[in-house]
Amino acid sequence: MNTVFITGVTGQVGSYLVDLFLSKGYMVYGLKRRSSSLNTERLNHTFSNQNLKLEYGDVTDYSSIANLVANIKPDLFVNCAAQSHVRVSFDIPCYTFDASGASVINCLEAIRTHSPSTRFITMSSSEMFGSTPPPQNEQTPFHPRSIYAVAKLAGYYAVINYREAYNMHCSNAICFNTESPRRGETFVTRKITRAATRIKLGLQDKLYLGNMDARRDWSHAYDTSEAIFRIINASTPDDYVIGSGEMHSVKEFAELVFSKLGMDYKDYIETDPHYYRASEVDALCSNPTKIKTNLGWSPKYSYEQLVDEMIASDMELAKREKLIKDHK
Ligand code: G4F
Repeated sequence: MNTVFITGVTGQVGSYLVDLFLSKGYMVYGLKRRSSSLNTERLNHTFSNQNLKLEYGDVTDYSSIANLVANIKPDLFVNCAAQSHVRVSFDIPCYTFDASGASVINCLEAIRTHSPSTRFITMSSSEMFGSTPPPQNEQTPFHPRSIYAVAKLAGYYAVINYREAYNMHCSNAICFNTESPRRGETFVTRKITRAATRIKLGLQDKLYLGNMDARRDWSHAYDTSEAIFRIINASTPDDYVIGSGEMHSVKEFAELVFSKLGMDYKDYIETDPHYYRASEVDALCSNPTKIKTNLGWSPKYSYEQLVDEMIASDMELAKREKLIKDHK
């Protein structure tokens, strides 16, 4: 049986990867951090699967990664672990650098030392392009605008170095923004769908956002996971941009979500400087030609389908909340 080890398994993309690898017949080992509160909600639907095993550890702790790699010797290692919130990286830069950048070296070194034939892929980020204007592809120069992006760039170059120095099968998945009903509620798309559905049911009055002029390339986490699967299973390791090739502003996203719910976003959204970043990334839009051509990947979800699925899921959540509130 093929084995895969996934870090960040309790996160959005990690959980979609669990679904994907289980459906392909893999034995899936997932790394989870010890937490006093429950952090495995995104895996609830698959928790009892005998082919899923969660292990405690932390990518910032080399010993835990090295021990697990030495014991499991997985065929594949997918690194999704990170401090993934860009704005928060301005508050906790040193931790972000450890968790999102230096940690990649922990993973690579663990593989080189204990299981050199394990294939590796890390979730790299379009944030690395920063202020370089779109469209962005594998040749686009980097100009990071946060320590999060600086950390991702360090991880990106570490992967290339281990490929060149040790001939290891390691790749970068340069992911543009990735969304779904399982997206964390403090990222802008989910914050909007969650708030709009709650406002619709009278559970909330206002939504406070930061820079609504920022533009992003939003893909479904299902499609991102499919792309990662193809890259790590390709015969040659390489670096690939993953995105939809379509760009929308935060304002456009909010306008669409509120209008689908029969509301005008202008009546409910206010700006709050708290959500602004010390240095912003204005526009990200992928040119995913390389992965389409080399690996035959193309996204299943359109932008509108992604929005519809997120609204439908958050509406169910809001309805449950309302039911509880009305019965108190
Ligand atoms: O949803 P966001 O927080 O995502 P961001 O910063 O683009 O980063 C995400 O995508 C990266 C890939 O490009 C990943 F590497 C990273 O881990 C993460 O998944 O913000 C998107 C945009 C930003 O320009 C932000 O300034 O939305 C703007 N925004 C406006 N109001 C807001 C808000 N962002 C958040 N989180 N909250 C707001 O209230």
